[in-house]
Amino acid sequence: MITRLKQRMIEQSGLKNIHEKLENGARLAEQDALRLYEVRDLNVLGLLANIIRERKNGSRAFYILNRHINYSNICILSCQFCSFAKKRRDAGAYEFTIEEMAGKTSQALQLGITEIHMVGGLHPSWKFEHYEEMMRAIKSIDPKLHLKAFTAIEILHLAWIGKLKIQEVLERLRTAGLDSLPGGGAEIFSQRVRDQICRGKESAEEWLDVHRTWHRMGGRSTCTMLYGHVETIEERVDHLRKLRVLQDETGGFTAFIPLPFHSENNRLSHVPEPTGFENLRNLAIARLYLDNFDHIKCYWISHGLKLAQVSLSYGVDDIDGTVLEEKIYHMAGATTPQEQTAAELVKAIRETGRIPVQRDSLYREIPVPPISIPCNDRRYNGEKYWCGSGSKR
Ligand code: V47
Repeated sequence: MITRLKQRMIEQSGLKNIHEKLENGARLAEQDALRLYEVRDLNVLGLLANIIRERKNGSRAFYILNRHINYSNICILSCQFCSFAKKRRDAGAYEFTIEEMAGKTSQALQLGITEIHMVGGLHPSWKFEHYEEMMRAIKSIDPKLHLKAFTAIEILHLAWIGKLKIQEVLERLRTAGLDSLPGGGAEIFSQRVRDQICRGKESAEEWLDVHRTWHRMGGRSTCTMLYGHVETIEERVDHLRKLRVLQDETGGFTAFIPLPFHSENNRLSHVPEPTGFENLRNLAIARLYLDNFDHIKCYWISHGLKLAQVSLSYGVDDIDGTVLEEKIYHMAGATTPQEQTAAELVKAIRETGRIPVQRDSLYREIPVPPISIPCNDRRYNGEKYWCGSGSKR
């Protein structure tokens, strides 16, 4: 039940029909999503998104202890939006050795991470076997560590260099230690937009087909949308629709992660970046339209931790994790830190009144002993702040 004041806000925004659909558990149509993008009252969008967020996840807000490894930025593609990719002889080009990747993994394990998120450029000379070796080396350090690796375009690249079918690539990688696929590389599915921001990259159908194949093999993955550049609102809704259709078919996506465009050091630098308003409404509309997704993630690296906190009232139930080392957004001008401690994530969540839940890669709760966080915030009056399982003692 919502209060009369909220009811009035919804009616004044002309969203009574959409609210009724949501209350009845009915699915929003593309026209509804387009209508939501016309609304200027962000609070109404938040109010509606919050109904669904709480229906699906209560007051819980998830985070994970993870480490990113961007194994190399050397890439045969030249996506216009990308600030990360370099050619082999460019200043700033790098590739990690397998020993370096193993070293980063071992160090991060000391901090309690449960997941490695590993993606990189399409390397011009590494052989298929090198990728298998990378996986085996990391997995051998701790077989329980969840390896989330390789976006769909990397999988297609591996199929090409290994002269293998997509399913064969995924099977071989799974044998070498692959546990799930990350959601990167989806960009915007419209071919018109792809021709402008990532000409030569895989098509929407190819991206979806990699994930479909993996889901049919019993695997899980995430999905993204890189927005706020040259796409139209219709193209955003079309992107969401394609993800929802695949999710209806396979149920294999764990979460959706909208990624706001960052404009520094790339060939789209003249395009203004999306604003805080844009980011919040986009998260809220995703929550409302993607009724078959359990989780909407606000990746704090790309949105900032402060906006990620606010987003917990705008449909979001996950703020990602510790990350530890991030290159893709920082090369594109992100001013966020490179990492967060678990304590900082927990504190950020608790301040919003949500219950912090440490999760594994498949959103199962990891029970953690309460950790004490010295709290400098005057409102807590010097009280010791206990985090982890969500209790304050
Ligand atoms: O694939 C690259 C995007 C992605 C820029 O699956 C950019 O849980 C904005 O996919 N501005 C990498 N976006 C990050 C990613 C991700 C992050 C966190 C969690 C998960 C997950 C996935 O970032 C790339 C590309 O789509 N990207 N450059 C840019 N200038």
